[in-house]
Amino acid sequence: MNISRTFVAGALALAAATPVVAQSVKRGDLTIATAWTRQTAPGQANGGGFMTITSSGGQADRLVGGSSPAAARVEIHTMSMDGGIMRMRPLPDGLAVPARGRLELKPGGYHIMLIGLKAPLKLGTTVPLTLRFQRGGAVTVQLKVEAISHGTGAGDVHKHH
Ligand SMILES: [Cu+2]
Repeated sequence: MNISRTFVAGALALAAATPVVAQSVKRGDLTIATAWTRQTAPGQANGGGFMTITSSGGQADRLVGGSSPAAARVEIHTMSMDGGIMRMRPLPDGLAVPARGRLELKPGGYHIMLIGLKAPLKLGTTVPLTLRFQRGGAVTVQLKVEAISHGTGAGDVHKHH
């Protein structure tokens, strides 16, 4: 499980420490920080979306879906080992955002899947993504398009240079 509880103050400090280009969106109890995706090759059908979702609310919320003008549809995926092979599968019921906790979407774990990309995702651009939360409603973030190697280093999930 990639859900971990943390103090909101810590998450806010992390968001404040990232460069201006890193997107952080606050809507109600929810803060979505460091939203990014990877550049894709021409013809590549799908792309991933990664971010940290923090809740300062006393009640749990749930990420239940999303949409993007860049893709035919948006799914919430999990990744797990299946007979030695990494497989992803959609989570039709979405993912919980714990009360005063954090939901982490990152390579190799939970992620957003942009299915049916309408054009390749270009390095240095941003991709709008609207997330749908059970309690918090719709929140639009901008995924920063990073290099293919981004986020693959050990423990390097949130480093932006
Ligand atoms: Cu996926």
